[in-house]
Amino acid sequence: MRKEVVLITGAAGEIGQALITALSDKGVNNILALDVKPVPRPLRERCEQVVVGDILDSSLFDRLLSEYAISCFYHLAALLSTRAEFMPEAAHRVNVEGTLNLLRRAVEQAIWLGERVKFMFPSSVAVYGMPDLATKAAVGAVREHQWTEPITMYGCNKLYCERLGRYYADYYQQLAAGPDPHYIDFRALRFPGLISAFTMPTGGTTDYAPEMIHYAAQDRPYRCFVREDTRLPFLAMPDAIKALIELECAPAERLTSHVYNVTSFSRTAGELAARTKSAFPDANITFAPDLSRQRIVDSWPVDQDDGRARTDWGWAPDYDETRTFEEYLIPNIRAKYNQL
Ligand code: AKB
Repeated sequence: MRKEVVLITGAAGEIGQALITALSDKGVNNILALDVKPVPRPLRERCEQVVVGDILDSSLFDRLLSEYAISCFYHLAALLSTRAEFMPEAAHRVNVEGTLNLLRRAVEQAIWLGERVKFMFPSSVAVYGMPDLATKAAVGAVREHQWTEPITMYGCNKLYCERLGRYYADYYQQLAAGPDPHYIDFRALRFPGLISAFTMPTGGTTDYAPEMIHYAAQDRPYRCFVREDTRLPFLAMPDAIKALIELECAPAERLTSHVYNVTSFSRTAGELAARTKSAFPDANITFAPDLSRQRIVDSWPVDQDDGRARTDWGWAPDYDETRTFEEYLIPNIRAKYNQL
């Protein structure tokens, strides 16, 4: 018989590393981790198996699925917003074709296991598209169905994959004889900018927030690539992981949607810089906006309304801005770079 596992794609990424740690702390010892990059050594010991490989490699999946039965997918692999703009077609292949392949694999697994398979998908604030700064300021926090006119390849990819997930969950094989088969339980979270104390993101456009703090802790000057008044929503990494795990565990009958906003605090880049300087008074942070990346963040809303998640499955972040900085980021980042 095949061993039942939880698959994490994008396992070497920021969310992947934090998720492996959190799940294994909870006693999940059957993680199959997949990434094109190697997963850091200490995390490998927490997994059943770690595979370096591509989500687009179907013969790799054929091999893995002869050995393992996947009862839950955490599909985290993606090319983020800035990187995707440099290679939009490659991003489409990874972000969309990769997701479609995994949805098909999830159907296969559900048929083998004789039960619905959970498919957890991190979506993003990038699915929104505000037409101009005046509208962005006037609208404030957006709800899930509002302003979904993304201007980036990554945002288009995430929005479409949410819809593919809903299709596979509710309508796949809808013309087949007999009752509609519901193979997949698709659940997506629209994350705002994420900030981790332990890892740095690569290829995103919200990266300026974690970068300015990590640079300050290393005594490195930081040139922030967006204007000081740029406002976006943010979430500390432990809350992002909590949201993923809580949504995965939420009883299906309580969910009214496949897609949920989650967020914690909305701050300008200038406010984040001021917070950083109060912890690291010598921090050298300057603002030199890159107009193309600025345009991308200007198209994202100042905040996300996460009322649906709060009502349906009791979501509430543990870390507001103060706790994020004082209890999570500053002590852990200081320890990471050995600053006393
Ligand atoms: C990015 O900047 O691309 C990501 C995101 C908004 O999902 N952090």
